[in-house]
Formats: sequence, structure tokens, C-alpha cells
Amino acid sequence: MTQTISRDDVSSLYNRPLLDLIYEAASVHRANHDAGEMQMCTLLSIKTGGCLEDCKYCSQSIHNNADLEKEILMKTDEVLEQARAAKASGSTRFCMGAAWPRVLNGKAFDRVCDMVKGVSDMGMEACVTLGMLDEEQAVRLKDAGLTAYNHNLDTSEEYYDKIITTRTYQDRLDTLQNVAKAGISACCGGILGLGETEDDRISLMHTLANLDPQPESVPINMLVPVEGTPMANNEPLDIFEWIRCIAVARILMPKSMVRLSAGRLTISKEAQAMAFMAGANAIFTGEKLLTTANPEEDFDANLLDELGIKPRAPYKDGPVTEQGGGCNKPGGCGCASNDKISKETVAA
Ligand code: SAM
Ligand code: DTB
Ligand code: SF4
Repeated sequence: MTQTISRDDVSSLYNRPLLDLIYEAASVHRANHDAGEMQMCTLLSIKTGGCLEDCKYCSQSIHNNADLEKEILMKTDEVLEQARAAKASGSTRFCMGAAWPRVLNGKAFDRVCDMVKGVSDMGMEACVTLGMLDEEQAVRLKDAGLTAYNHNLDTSEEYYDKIITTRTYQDRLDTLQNVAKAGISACCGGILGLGETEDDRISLMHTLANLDPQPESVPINMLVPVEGTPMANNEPLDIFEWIRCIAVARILMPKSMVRLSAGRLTISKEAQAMAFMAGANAIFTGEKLLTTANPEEDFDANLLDELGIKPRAPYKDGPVTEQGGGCNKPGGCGCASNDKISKETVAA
């Protein structure tokens, strides 16, 4: 059971001078993780476009007018080929996304379970993001070898209906609960730059930090403005506000992986380095996210090299740090693997 964190405490934390915040976040990072390691994840859109939800930022919604080629669910073999390529280029987590509002039982879901099994059997951490699901479906994914289920809250509860009207905040929380009940780790975060206020960002951080268990990983997406969506011309968010959120996430969720997700393509290497200092310890690599571009592999390899950061091994390889962190059990316990943990690692 996580301890409740008050909204006022999150607000005071958020409003601390930026450099103090980064200093504290860096200390929390170092106490809970190996700050010299970065988790490398690769994304693949396994079913693209045609989504019935009306998320105002998304290229894949039928309610928007993005110039996007729709694609039916990929074949398992094709997906596993891409997973193998991602592994060969140093990625340890493979995240498969489908533009579905929710999971429906049937052949398509059976196929996704096969993909999860295939990725897991390859020794990679498998993650999927398939929209809402029930507990039974979550159990099937777990049995197939799923490491984590990505389901974002996206923004604050207060701002949510300005962004999405076809499902509620509570729908999202219910799916997260089904994921937790099935014993799967949650990857849950949000998007910055949707036109939300500072209060909304505080509220999002407050909700994320009070999830029980806390998410195994917290993707921090910066809006990628997509032509044809209502958010195409949003004012870019101040980069220090992005870094502030990363630091707050690190302090409030010390054991979670904090992942720089969408939006890195337009963020300078200096700002990304500052985000790593503030506790971010995972990135999506590869030239494409789901439907939009990501930095080239060389850019990331050079950046990590310049900063002296090494790619981290998958949880499946056993403990990855002496200090723990990155546990793949719901809520994280400081261990790095289910059955290869030592008592010392858990206690650390
Ligand atoms: N349909 C599923 C869902 O929404 O849960 C999974 C796929 S959805 C594309 C995964 C996440 O990507 C969203 O929750 C959102 O946080 C992020 N995302 C989508 N489009 C984005 C954009 N243009 N900029 C930043 N983040 C975006
Ligand atoms: C998450 O929070 N961000 C990733 C992953 N989870 C699935 C997706 C980012 C998508 C960015 C827009 C696109 O490429 O379509
Ligand atoms: Fe559909 Fe997910 Fe895009 Fe929303 S974010 S429109 S649910 S694919």
C-alpha cells in the first residue's frame, strides 16, 4: 500500500526553485537506481489509425484529420522480426501499440497474446498499449509473458474532458485497476503541452503518485503537434516546465522508471541531459514512435556516449543494480527480477 501524498505537498514540491528540485531529484535517482544506466525501449504500432476515441492530440483518431495511412493488425511474424531487430540494436523493452479504444476478445486479441509470448520468449520485456481492458484480458496477457501494460492518464482529471470526451478518467483508472489485479505492472504517465495549466500538471502528478501500486514506469510525453488535429498549433511548453515535471515524478515515484517518451525530436541534447540529471532513466529509441518521428539511433547513441551512460540490461537478466529500482512487480519493491532477487536487494 503506498502512503497517500497530499495535493498540497505535491504543489509545494512542484513550486520549489528548479535547481533545488533537480538536485533533490538527482539524489533520489541515485539512491534508487544506477544513474549510469538508461533503459532503451522500442515502440511499434501493430494496428494503426481508425480509432473511435476522440483524443484531440492523436493522429490515429477518426475524429481528427491527420494524414495517416490506416493499417490492419500486423502479422505475428512481422512483429517478431521487428522485435528481433530492436533487440539487436540494443533495446531491451519492446512496446506494441494498437489504436483500439478497448480490447475485444477474439482472433485479434489471440494474435496480440502470441506477439507478447514471442517477444517475452526472446528475452525482451514485453509491453502493450491496447486501450481499456478487463481483468480477465489482463490475466491472459500476463500468462503470455507481459511485463507491463501502458495506459496513460494523459492529463489532470479536471482538464480531461477538454481533451477526450469518448471515455472518462474513471474508465482509465478502472483499466489500471484491472491491470494491477492481474499482477501486471503499469506503465502510466501523461502528456505535457496540451494547453493544461500548472495546476493540471500538479494534479496529474498527484494522481499518478497516489496510484496503488505506483506505476512501474512513468512515460512523460511532450505533445507532438500533428497536422489535422485540434492541437496542431498548440504553443510549445517551456522546456524548464518539462524538466520540472520529470524531477517531480522522480521524487514522488522513486522506484519507477521515468521515461522520456514522445517529443524528444524537438528537444535539445542539453535539455535531455538535464532531464536525465533530474531522474529520467528510460527512453524510446528508433526512428519512429507509433506514427511520428523520434531521434535517429546515432543521435541517442552519441548522446548517451557523451554523457557516459550505458544501456541497461532487461529485468529478465536478473538484478541490474545493487540499489534496486526498476522492479517488474506491481508497485516495485526494489528488486530487479521475480525469482532471482536476493534479500539484500529487496532490503536496499
Ligand atoms: N489507444 C491506446 C490508448 O490510448 O491507451 C494506446 C495507444 S496511444 C497512441 C498511447 C499514448 O500515446 C497516449 O495515451 C498518449 O499519451 C500518447 N500520445 C499519442 N499521441 C501523442 C502525441 N501526438 N503527442 C504526445 N503523446 C501522444
Ligand atoms: C507513451 O506514453 N508514449 C508512447 C507509448 N506510451 C505507447 C507513444 C507515443 C506516441 C506519440 C505519437 C505517435 O507517434 O503517434
Ligand atoms: Fe485512440 Fe489511443 Fe489515439 Fe486515443 S490515444 S485516439 S485511444 S489510439
